[in-house]
Amino acid sequence: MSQRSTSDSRSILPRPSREAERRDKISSEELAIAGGAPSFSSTLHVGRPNIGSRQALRERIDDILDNKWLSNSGPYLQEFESQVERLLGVRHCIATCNGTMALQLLLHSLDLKGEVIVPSFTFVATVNAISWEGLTPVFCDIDPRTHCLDPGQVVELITPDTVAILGVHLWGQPCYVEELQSIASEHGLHLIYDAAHAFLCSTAKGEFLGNFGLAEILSFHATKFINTFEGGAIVTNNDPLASKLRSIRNFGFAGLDATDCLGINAKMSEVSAAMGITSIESRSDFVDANKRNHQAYKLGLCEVAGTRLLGYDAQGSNNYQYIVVEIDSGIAGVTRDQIVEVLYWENIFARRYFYPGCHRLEPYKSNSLYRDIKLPCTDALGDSILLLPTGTSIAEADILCICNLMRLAMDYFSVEAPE
Ligand code: T4K
Repeated sequence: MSQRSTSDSRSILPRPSREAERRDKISSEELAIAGGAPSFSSTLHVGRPNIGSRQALRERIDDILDNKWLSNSGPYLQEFESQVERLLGVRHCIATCNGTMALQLLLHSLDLKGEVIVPSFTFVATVNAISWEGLTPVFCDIDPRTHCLDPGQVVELITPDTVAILGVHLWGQPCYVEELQSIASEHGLHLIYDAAHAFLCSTAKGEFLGNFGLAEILSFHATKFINTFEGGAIVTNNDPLASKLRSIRNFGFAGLDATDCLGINAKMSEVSAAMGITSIESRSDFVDANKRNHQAYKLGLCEVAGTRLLGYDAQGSNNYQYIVVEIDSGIAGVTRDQIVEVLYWENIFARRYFYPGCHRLEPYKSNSLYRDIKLPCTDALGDSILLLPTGTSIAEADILCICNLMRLAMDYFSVEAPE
C-alpha cells in the first residue's frame, strides 16, 4: 500500500483528470447541460478534506490504542492545544468536539441575557449558537469589500438590551478588529469572534486572529483548512475565562467528584487531536496548494467576464482555503444560479455559501422580529456569490477546465436566452 509522508505530499501534485484535459477545447453545445458527457466522472467538491501524512496518523492512532487513553484530556489533546497556542501566540486553547459547541460554550460561560449583534452572512451555526443559549440574534449587514461586519451599522443596532457583538472573520478575512473593539469598549459590550475559517490567518499587521476580543472560536471540521475530522476550539488570553471553559467542557468538573458549574460534554477525542497534530504538520503543503489554486483561478477567470475573485491581503498571513467569486450578472449575461447549474451538470459541486443569509432561513425568517429587516449588502452578495473547489485534491488543469466551463455557460445561456 502506498503511503505519503509530509515531504512526499509536497512533491506529489494532484493529477488532473483525463476528462479535464480532453474538455479543454469543447464548445457550449457540447456541455453536459446540452446533452454532452460531464467533464468529470467523479464529483469535484468545495471543502474536500486536506489529508496529511497517513503513516504519521496511523502511528499516532496505534499509540493511542496501545496506551488505552482515548479521550478526556489525554496526551494528544494536550499536545494539540499547545501547538495551537504556540502557532497563534495565544495563552489558552480549549479544544472541543466541534466549532458550534465551542461557540455555545463561550456564550454560556459569559452568562448573558439579551441581544447579540451578528452578521446574517455567515454559516447558520454562528447564529444558532446564539439562539441555543437563549440569546436574541440581531442581524447586521456586512461590508461588501470584506464580507465581514460593517462597524458603522453595528453602532446603529445597539440598544439597552445589547450584550455582545459576535464578528465572523469570513473566508479568513479579518473583521475590522480595531473599530469593533472601540465600539465594544465604549458601550460596555462583550466582543467575541467566530474564526471558524481563520486558523493561521492574520491582520495586515501580522497579528494572528484568535487574539482579538475576549475570545474567539475555531472550527476543525473535515472541510476546514486544518481538520480533526470533527472539532473546534476556543482561544483566549483571559486566564479565568479559560479555566471556566475547561470546566464547562468536562461536565463542570473542578476536581475529582466535585463540580463548580453547569457543565456539558464538549470534549475532543484523542483520535481527533492526533488528526489535528498530523494536519498541522502539513500546514505549509496545504497553504502552498491553496495558493497555487488561487493563482490558477486568477489566471483562468481573467477570461470570464463579470467575475470577481476575492483576493487575499499579501501583507498578512492567510490559509487561502476559500475560492470566493462574485458574479456580476449584468456583465456576465448569466445569473450565478445558471453558472451553478452548468457546473452541477459537469459534476462540479460549486456552493452558494452563505445564500440566502441567515435572516432568510428558519427559524429566523418566520419570526416576526425579523420581518422588516433590510440587509441590502447581505442580499446582494447572497445572490452573486459562488465558491469553487480548491485544496490539495484538485489539479491546476481541473481549475482551468472549471473556468472554461464558466465561460461556456455564458455562451450557452446567451444563445439560449429568448429575444
Ligand atoms: N462558523 C462558521 C463561519 C462556519 O463556517 C462553521 C462551519 C461553523 C461556525 C461551525 O463549525 P463546526 O461546528 O462545523 O465545526 C459545511 C460544514 O459542515 C461546516 O463545518 C462549515 N462551517 C460549512 C461552511 O460547510 P455543509 O452543510 O455545507 O456541507 P457538508 O459538511 O456536508 O460538506 C461540504 C462539502 O465538503 C461538500 O461539498 C462535500 C465535501 N465533503 C464534506 C465532508 C464532511 C467532503 O468531501 N468530505 C467530507 O468528509 O456544511
